[in-house]
Amino acid sequence: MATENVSLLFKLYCLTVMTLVAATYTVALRYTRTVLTEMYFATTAVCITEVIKLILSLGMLTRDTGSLSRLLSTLHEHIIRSPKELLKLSIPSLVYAVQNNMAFVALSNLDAAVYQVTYQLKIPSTALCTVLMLNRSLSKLQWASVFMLCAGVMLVQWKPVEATKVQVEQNPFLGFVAIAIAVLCSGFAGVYFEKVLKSSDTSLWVRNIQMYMSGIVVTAFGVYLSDGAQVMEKGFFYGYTHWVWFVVSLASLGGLYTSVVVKYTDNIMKGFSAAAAIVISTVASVLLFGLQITLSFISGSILVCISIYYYGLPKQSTATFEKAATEK
Ligand code: NCC
Repeated sequence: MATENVSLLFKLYCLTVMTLVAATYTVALRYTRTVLTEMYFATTAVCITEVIKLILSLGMLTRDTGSLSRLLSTLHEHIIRSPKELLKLSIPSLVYAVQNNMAFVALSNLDAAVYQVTYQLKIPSTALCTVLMLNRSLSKLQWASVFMLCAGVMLVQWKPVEATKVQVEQNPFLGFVAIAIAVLCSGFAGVYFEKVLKSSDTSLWVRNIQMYMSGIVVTAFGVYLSDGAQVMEKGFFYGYTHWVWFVVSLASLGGLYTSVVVKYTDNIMKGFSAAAAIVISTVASVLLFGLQITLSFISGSILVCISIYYYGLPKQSTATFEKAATEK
């Protein structure tokens, strides 16, 4: 397997963009689902995001291959002549399609802050999938760190629920069910994609193209199943305001940055680094803009730091630590 070395600065840059985009995405998506306008079809937004990601990935592959003829031969080899690979990537694309639709269901029914806190359960779900699907093992201390991280990020993002009344009908139970499904999908699809990506030399952009191609088919089927008749009547882009396009752009950008982050780190590290990015960016806002710091933020940040420290300890020293603890 080819290992490309990129600088730490580049990894930090990708992580920071990914985390900032994710935070903005959640709030903007929630806004578009609660304003009183002609409501757009969420399924079309998920579908059009796949189309944009496919176009951007084709652009990146063109840049990497350097010429149109090399691009065409790469596409011929990996798309036309590799139906098995396409089928392989259709699994995470299906699971991500469910996950991305669930985000819309959840944010149509729950506050963005509640969503962000609860969605952190994806950290243990990702760790479990990593252990089961990649045959990687985690020491007991690392498992404890994973749960500590989850609790830490939840505390960091904790906000007292504001008594803002939205004028759209909401079903919080449905929102929580959607989050539970999204959490499981995120863990499974993330680790599956990582496994496929890292088990061969095929480039990230080719893998993305393979996944987004089936993503378009699957999400278009989703449009047909849930909003087919209405879309035929009102149009695919019915209700698309500037804000909806903003959400679609963030979803596309966020997805591509996520894929780069997974390429250079892994899904568990993505969770740890995103947590660190949230803590650091909040501390920066405190220093720069005088943002008020809360007790839950301080305790959450401490948990995040401890969990990063213990997760990162080399296996041997954690084994010694655990042995000493059990001998006591
Ligand atoms: O949940 P999460 O990511 O793991 O979801 C991954 C998102 O990235 C897209 N993806 C993944 C791999 C790949 N090769 N290409 C992709 O486009 C998937 O389609 C899926 O949308 C996170 O770690 O918290 C993160 O969260 C999402 C998002 O906030 C949540 O899913 C909540 O809806 C972020 N996405 C965006 O900000 C748009 C992601 O960057 C980080």
